[in-house]
Amino acid sequence: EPIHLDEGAVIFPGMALPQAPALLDATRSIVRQAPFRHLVTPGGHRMSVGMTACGDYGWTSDRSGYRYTRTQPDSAQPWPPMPDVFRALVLAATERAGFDRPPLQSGLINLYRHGTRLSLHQDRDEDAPDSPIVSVSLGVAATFLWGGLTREAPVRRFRLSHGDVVVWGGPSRFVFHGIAPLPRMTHPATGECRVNLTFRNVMSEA
Ligand code: MD3
Ligand code: FE
Repeated sequence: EPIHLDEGAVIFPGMALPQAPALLDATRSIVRQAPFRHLVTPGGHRMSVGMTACGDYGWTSDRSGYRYTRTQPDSAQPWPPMPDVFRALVLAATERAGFDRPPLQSGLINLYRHGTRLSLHQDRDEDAPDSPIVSVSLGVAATFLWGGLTREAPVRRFRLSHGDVVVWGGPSRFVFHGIAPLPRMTHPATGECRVNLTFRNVMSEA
């Protein structure tokens, strides 16, 4: 039932379906403490994805660059703690994929609506190359763009649906990837939205 995309990259279709309501409840609680923001890239572009975070570190971007912070830039409050329902799912998925160190230092929450996209990029702001990334898709299905280790490599497309969990490690950790503009659709669990939870380690030692 797992789908192997490439060495180190595996999709567990529907793995998070049983926990989806609890994952969305926990997300709503995080958003009350740390609202979604549209970050600005170093190049001055406002990202169409709404972002917030939980756990020890949150990813942030502004004109001076991309970085991880221990507090929310707008409020100076710490990021909300990683909910137990997130933690348990990341542990189970990491183990199922055969990796050693679960990525529990940072939980990024991405919000997509009609037209929201994430252009092709690598995740390179972490200093933990041996830890995999775990992602959980909730709500409206998206087209995931899966490239290669250079920007020029051919891009494959596949669908990430409600409840799908993906573990990206080993040689797949630095593959170029993105999300095509979200179609105008609704899902019973989230309405017009897609929510993506992405878990990472930021530092090699905790
Ligand atoms: C493959 N998010 O936040 S999650 C991101 O659906 C990001 O919101 C997308 O790319 C989203 O950086 C994709 C899946 C994902 C996350 C990180 C990866 C796939 C990855 C890192 C390396 C390879
Ligand atoms: Fe990414």
